[in-house]
Amino acid sequence: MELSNYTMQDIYPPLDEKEVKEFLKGKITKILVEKSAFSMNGKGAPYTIMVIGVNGSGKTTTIGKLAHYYNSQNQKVLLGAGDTFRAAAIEQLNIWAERTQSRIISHKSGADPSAVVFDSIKAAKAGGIEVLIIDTAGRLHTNANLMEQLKKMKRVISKEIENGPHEILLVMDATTGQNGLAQARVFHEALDLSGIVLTKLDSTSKGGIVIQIIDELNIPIKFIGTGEQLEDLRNFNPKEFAEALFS
Ligand SMILES: Nc1nc2c(ncn2[C@@H]2O[C@H](COP(=O)(O)OP(=O)(O)O)[C@@H](O)[C@H]2O)c(=O)[nH]1
Ligand SMILES: [Mg+2]
Repeated sequence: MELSNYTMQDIYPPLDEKEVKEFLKGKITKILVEKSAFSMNGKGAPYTIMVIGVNGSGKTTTIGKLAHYYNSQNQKVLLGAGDTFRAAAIEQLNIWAERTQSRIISHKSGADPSAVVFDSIKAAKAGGIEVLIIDTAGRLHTNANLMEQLKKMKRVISKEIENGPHEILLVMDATTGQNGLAQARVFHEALDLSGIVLTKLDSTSKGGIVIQIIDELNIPIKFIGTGEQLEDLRNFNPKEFAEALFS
C-alpha cells in the first residue's frame, strides 16, 4: 500500500474519550503536584499572612477559617482589619474574631489600612501572638489606588517583621472564569503572591481556571474553601482536584 493511502487514523489510532480524559488528567495532576508542594507551618515572629483578592471572593470568610485552623493547633491568632473601605467589612471580621476567639485590631472605616497593619503588628508582638492575619479591601484589581495601598501594607510588614509577610494569599472564587488569570497576573505582579486559596468549590464550579494560573504564574494552591462554615477549609489535593475536573 502506498504511504499516501494511509489515513491519520491508521497511523495514529485515535484515543477514545476515556483515554483522552486519562491523558489530560495525568498531565494536569503532574502540573499541580509539581507546583503545589508547600505548607504554611505558622512559624514566624509572628507568622504573618496577607489575604487579598477581589470583592466577594471569600477573603474575610477564609480568614475566619484560617484563624480556626491555627487556633486548633493551639496558636494564638490576631486578625488585622485592613479592609477599612466599608464599615461592614470591619464588623464582619469582628464576628469571625469572636467565633474563633481571636484578637482583632481595627480602626474606623476610611482609616489608612497601613496604620491598621502597623498597630496589628505592635499588638501581636506585645501579646505573644503566633499568627497574624491581615484582611484587605477588594474592589477591582484594576484599581491602581488599591494596588498601591496593598503594596504599602506589604512594605510595613516587611519592615516590622523578619521575613514577613510569610504568605500573601490570593483568594479566588472557583466560579471565576477567564478573568481569573488576568486578576492573578495583576496581583502577582504587584505583590509577588505566595499562594492561592480557591473558594466555593462546594458550588457547581470546578475551578478549572487555576490550572492556567498555576502553570503560567507558578503560584501553588494552599487551601480550598468548601463552604461557609469554619471547618470548610481543606488542604489542596492535586489528584482529587484533577479527578473532579473530569467527573
Ligand atoms: N459556598 C461558599 N461560599 C463561600 C465560601 N467562601 C466564602 N463564601 C461566601 O462568599 C461571600 C463573600 O465572602 P466574603 O468572605 O465576605 O468575601 P470578601 O469580600 O472577599 O471578604 C459570603 O457570602 C461568604 O459566605 C465557600 O468556600 N463556599
Ligand atoms: Mg471582606
